[in-house]
Amino acid sequence: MTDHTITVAGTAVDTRHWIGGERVASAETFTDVSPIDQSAIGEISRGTATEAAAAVAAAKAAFPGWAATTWTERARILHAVADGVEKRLEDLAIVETTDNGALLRSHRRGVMPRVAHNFRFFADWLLRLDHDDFETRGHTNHVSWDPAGPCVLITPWNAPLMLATWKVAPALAAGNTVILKPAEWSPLTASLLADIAAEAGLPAGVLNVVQGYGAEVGSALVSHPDVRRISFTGSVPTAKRIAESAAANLTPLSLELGGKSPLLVFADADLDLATDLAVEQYDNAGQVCLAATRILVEESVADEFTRRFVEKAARLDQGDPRDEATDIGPNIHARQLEKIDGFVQRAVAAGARAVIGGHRKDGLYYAPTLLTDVAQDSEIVQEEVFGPVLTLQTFSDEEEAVRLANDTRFGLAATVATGDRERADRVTAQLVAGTVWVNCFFVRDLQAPFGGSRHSGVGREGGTWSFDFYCDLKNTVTAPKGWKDH
Ligand code: TXE
Repeated sequence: MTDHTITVAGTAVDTRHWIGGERVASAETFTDVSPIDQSAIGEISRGTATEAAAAVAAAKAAFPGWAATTWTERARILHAVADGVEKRLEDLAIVETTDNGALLRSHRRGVMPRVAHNFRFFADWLLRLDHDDFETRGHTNHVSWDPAGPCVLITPWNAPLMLATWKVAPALAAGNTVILKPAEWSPLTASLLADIAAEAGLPAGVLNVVQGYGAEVGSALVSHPDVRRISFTGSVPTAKRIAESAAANLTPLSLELGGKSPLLVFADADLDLATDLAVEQYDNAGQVCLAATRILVEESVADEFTRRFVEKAARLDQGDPRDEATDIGPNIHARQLEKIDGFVQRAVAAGARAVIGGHRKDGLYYAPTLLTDVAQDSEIVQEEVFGPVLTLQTFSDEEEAVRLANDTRFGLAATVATGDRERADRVTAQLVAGTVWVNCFFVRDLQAPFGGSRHSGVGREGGTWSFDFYCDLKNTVTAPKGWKDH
């Protein structure tokens, strides 16, 4: 075992970059900390513009070879990556939980199987890609999906491997090479993915992983002129910075940003279901871009809704995310906890009432919080908190419900609880959101478009939308005449 390998809950993780099929160390490192107990996990290579340039060069060099592989061959390797993920599922689950504090039981049963599925889905997608040729005055139109080139993928810490592979799998399937830059607060599973991909036979340079801070190695990657696509999931301010860099080179980009999604509860809804949906918003300690953090309840049922919600929230078990019984783990980092508490304390100072929570607990744990008496134009209603903090407002009719629901700068998701089908149709048609759930939450098929309107993002991920983003679509028009043998 070298200096560059750390052991995380029994699993060896290389702390260096993975560039051109080799492990590369930086002179400087940064400390990776576990949110479970704020203990240091290890020192990770801290990339600079030098490693960014080396990774782009490796991706550029590997591109012609990978782009020339057949779809069948690419699909075979992507399935082998999925096999590797499944084989190492337990390692990935425990390393991810140690690194980002999300529940081990979710990583084991939900997240990591879906990581494998991300690769299988896009491998199979390739094999059914087809577009019939069509004619224009006797000329044949043939559409082809050409790979674009090196793609830079910048990902966040709230669901590290899940969100990274949403991008890595379609980018590789389309025949591109990749430079993945995971978040500095959760760098470990990206390193394991590099090992798994190499074992699966992915050629050197096709997948590169660079570690480090966004402002250092991240900004160098997104401003590199040889990069053909940038896909980013993260915050709005960082997205704007990345978009400026992309604009300088006209690099196409996809942005999946935050939200302030509403849960609309009508008086005709099944209140048991509606309160279940509301309590579910504390999942991952509220660090979910899709979370319906604004609960909007019809006045006539608000008291009963609140009573049942409080009863259910009190039963949530908060603690070590490695315990099977835990429902809510810690938040990711001391800085994130400061931010969450700042939002809550400013809201309370402005007149909000904490029905439950409203305070920190030990370590990086924040008490599940529900705030009422909040104004529509207040910070707590308008800004993404990214912690276990929900607001509750009431409405008197459908029109007011829709108006409140749409009145933020975001448009990622919305959830509607109602027992009336016609109302569901009327309301969903008026909501500004990339995903609307009716009497359910978080049901997600990789075939569906995923993304947001307004400040929640640019573009969509999933199925054909991801795949097309990573391709240069080409239409070849061939005339019926002009052939030598005619
Ligand atoms: O995000 P950043 P942060 C929201 C959420 C959270 C807030 C801040 O509200 O509280 O964002 O989180 C890289 N060039 N979401 O500060 O900065 C960075 O290294 C290139 C919502 O962690 O956006 C990391 O890999 N890259 C969200 C990634 O960007 C740069 C998930 C995300 O970090 C960069 C996460 C730069 N100049 C946070 N600066 C969601 N949509 O789910 C940073 N990065």
